[in-house]
Amino acid sequence: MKSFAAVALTALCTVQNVAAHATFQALWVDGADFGGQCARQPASNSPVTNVASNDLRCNAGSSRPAAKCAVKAGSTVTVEMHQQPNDRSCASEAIGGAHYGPVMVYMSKVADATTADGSGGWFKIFQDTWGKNATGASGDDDFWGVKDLNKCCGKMSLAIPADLAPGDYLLRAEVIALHTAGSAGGAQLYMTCYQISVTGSGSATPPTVVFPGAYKAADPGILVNIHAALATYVAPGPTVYAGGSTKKAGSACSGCEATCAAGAGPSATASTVSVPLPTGGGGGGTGGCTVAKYAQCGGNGYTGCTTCGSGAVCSAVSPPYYSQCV
Ligand SMILES: *[C@@H]1O[C@H](CO)[C@@H](O)[C@H](O)[C@H]1NC(C)=O
Ligand SMILES: [Cu+2]
Repeated sequence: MKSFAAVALTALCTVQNVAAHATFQALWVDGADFGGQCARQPASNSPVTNVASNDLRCNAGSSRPAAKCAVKAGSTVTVEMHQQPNDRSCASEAIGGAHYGPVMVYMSKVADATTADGSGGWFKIFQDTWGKNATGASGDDDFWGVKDLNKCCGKMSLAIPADLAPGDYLLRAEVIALHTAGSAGGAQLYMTCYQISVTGSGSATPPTVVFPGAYKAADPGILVNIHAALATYVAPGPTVYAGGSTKKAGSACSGCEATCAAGAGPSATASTVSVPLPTGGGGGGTGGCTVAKYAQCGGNGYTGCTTCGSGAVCSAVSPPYYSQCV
């Protein structure tokens, strides 16, 4: 018979997340903080280590929120990673424990971002991988996307290709931590899919790869000992789409100053903005969103978030046209 203490401990272990491990959990669009409203939050901050698993698409047990974040093609998005859910402070590293490796971002065009399973084609739109440290002794001393991410309080900014066809996409942000990648199956892959709706007048449909399939356990960017000196590092997966971008490892916050001054990023209560849903959307209130005090939360034609932040209630100030959080 299981004692109460054993049951309680088991329950605790499943909810308590491992220190150092991390999840991408928030999304900014052109400097507007959407928080976790359109992020498929993974069930835990543990990595995926089997590159042949379907979990490689959007992580294990991830949620599917009702909301999508609207993004204009060509605009800048910022993906944000932290060790613990909803801890957006800059006090601890975004991903700790010398979990060095590349940061990469993919997209997949889907019929509906809230229901897509990620089995369709993916194209890479961004990477920040590796750079040689001339005075360093090993790969640990080198420049890595993860070091840039950590300098930016967990944030990495990148452009959504301007030429993309409009429609729903999954946006997949990924860190591959290589500290134990010297043996097969040792690389730790951390990914989150964000549900976005891209607007614009482009028509490009880039060539794609699939997950699983795009990575092999023996890829030189996945099976690699970074505690030895590295002459080069070959990031796994396809090359970055021509309309995408790369960031030079070692450039730290360059390109994301607006959202990631180290040590001065958003607090745990960073405000979120409402999500414009696609036509026919029924309000973003189920997406884990929050409306700031005095902002709109309802009224005729309003399709945004309807949940007020703590301490405030949604009140009809000018019925039926306008409700706000008071
Ligand atoms: C580069 O190597 C030197 C010497 O080991 C080290 O002090 C420095 O921190 C390294 N730079 C990075 C970005 O790790
Ligand atoms: Cu780890």
